[in-house]
Amino acid sequence: MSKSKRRLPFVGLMALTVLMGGMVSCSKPPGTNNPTQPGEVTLRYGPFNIPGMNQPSTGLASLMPLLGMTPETGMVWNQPVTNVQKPCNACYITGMQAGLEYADRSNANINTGVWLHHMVLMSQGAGKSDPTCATNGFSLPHFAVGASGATAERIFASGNERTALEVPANLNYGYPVAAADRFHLLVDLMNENEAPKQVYMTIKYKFKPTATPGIRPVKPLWLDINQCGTSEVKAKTGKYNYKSVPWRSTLNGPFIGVGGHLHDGGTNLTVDVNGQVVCNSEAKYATKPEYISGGGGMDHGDGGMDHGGMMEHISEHTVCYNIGQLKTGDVVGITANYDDTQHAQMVHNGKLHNVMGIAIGYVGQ
Ligand SMILES: [Cu+2]
Repeated sequence: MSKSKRRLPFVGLMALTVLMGGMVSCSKPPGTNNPTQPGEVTLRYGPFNIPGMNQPSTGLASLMPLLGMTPETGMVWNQPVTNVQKPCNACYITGMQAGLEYADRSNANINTGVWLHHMVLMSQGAGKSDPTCATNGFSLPHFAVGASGATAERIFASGNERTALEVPANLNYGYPVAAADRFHLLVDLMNENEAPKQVYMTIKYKFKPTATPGIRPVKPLWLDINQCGTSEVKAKTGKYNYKSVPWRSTLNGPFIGVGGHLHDGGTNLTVDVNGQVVCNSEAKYATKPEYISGGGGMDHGDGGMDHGGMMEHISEHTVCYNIGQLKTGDVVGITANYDDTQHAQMVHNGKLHNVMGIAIGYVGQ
């Protein structure tokens, strides 16, 4: 897709500005204060009410036509939630993992017809600037939370596979959080039940104190086949791939880790630096029972899928660690590989669901 085609039209900007008046904003407790010991905390965000599968989507769904997309039902589509609770006011985050649960804290997943379709966590504050969208002029995810690529950075994302990203134990790095930084979320949820569902999104954070001797900050790096846009592209059939626009690195430091995100039908996502593949993040299917749909856990028995029957979904994505050194000027790209002869793609409301190809990595500073 060309860059200009991805740019939000003026009308879209107007509509978005109006919508943002109705944006969810949490009045939140101040979070754990300055921790003095390494720790772990799971924060709960929400609740989010996902419409039933035949009811109009909420969130920013009314923008979909302006973005050239067909509106879908049964989704909380990219709901911005600004100024959410942080795991600590001054610390280094060393691990993150997203989840989805019902009010009673039981797991909300595909086997009950509910998806953490994706979530994006951003940080806004002094020195925050998104390496791959800062100079883009317009970046949809940043704009949606009232920021820009030059004032906020995407620090974490997850799909329903809920991959944990963690600094390896032998490395003394973390993502710095300052008291004045503000965290924002984009939350995208899907419901395959007739009835609406209420859920909470969770993030389990691991952190270290700011005063940890010798600790160094990481910069998050977001690579995407539809960078600074919706991250979505149209699904094709058969064996196909999508590549990102190559990005010339502005970062210089150890490439600590990177993990991929694909939709069903995806086989693997590769990250390349100067034409050499440095990571192959593989999608694994149905390695846990809650990643099989059509088993009867939904309120109309057949799994709510248009195609009926059992279907296996991505339940894990491998993560690469200790990738080597990333240098200023290196050319970095990703390739998202799909093959629907190996794994079925999602059909939602009778049409192929859009696909994604995202990799989020961390570079030591
Ligand atoms: Cu996705």
